[in-house]
Amino acid sequence: MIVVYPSRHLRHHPPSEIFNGVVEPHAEVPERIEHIKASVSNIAGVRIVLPKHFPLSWIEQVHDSGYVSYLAEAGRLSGNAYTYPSVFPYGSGENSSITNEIARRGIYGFDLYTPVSNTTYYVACASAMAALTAASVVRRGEMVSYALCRPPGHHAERSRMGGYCYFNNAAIAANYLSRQGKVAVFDIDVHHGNGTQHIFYERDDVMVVNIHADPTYKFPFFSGFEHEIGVGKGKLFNKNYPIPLGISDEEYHPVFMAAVKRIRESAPQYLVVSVGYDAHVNDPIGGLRLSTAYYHRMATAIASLHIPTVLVQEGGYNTGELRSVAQSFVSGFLDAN
Ligand code: SP5
Ligand code: ZN
Repeated sequence: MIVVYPSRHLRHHPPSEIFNGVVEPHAEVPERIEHIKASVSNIAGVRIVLPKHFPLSWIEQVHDSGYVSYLAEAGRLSGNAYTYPSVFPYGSGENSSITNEIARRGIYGFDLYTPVSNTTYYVACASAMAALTAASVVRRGEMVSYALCRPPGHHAERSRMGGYCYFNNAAIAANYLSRQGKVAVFDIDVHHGNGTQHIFYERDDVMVVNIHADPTYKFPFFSGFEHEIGVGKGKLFNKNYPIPLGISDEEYHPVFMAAVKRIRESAPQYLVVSVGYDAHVNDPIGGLRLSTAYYHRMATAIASLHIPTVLVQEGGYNTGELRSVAQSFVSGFLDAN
């Protein structure tokens, strides 16, 4: 299995996130990907590579060009500091053009978890390039490859950052593969992939299947409900499986297998999996109770579909558990192949 590691992620380290007005340490830390990389690199059959460069048009097919240039420009104006929506650290006058530039974050972002500094655009590009590299490996004929994307992507909409996400790496990979044939995205991060749903909501060439903690109680709160099924051509090409908080492997499994069945029946030529490890029992923010061994079982079921598959890293926040959970998932995939 080729595993793509975007080393530039080390330059991304937001110090804090703001939740209900309270400033907390940021959960999306560099150690996450370092631990995952260290553990999967010990598995026989895994080869770690760096991302290749792809044209920026692959990002701009999925994201609004105003949003993309805003991310670069707001970062430049922010300097080393991480700035938040509608925070005014540069210049005091409301008419200052710099102030106004940064204030536009209220348009281009939907939460206070996702700050921007002068490295953000570059690390987000590298993360997207990792997803494209993994997708190109599968397009060339490999059955599976794994992009260790950081920052993650599935909450990023066409023109809004949020949920620690800037560019939607999984959507960029899925759109790239959709030029070759039908694609399905399977999102098993504990949070609803609102960005991926949003990007493909009116398309019938990329089906999006999402299993996640009930958004009534968990981020992103505003989407991920069962009645969201797509619109226009995209109607019935979006499927959400919200699940109650606190459920264990055995309660989760029938829902998971229903989602797998849905993917099999749609017979895609390629599969993109948004892999989050935050449904694990010891995740600090997820709220579900999946075991480490269950990640092996999920991977085996996905690999048994025999669809060429790009794995794209999303969340997973217990840095002490990520080594063993990633090892369980990746070896599940390799054991089945
Ligand atoms: C990619 C991804 O998994 N993004 C998830 C964003 C969810 N952020 C929710 C943050 C809630 C933080 N507060 C937790 C309180 C524990 N002290
Ligand atoms: Zn998540």
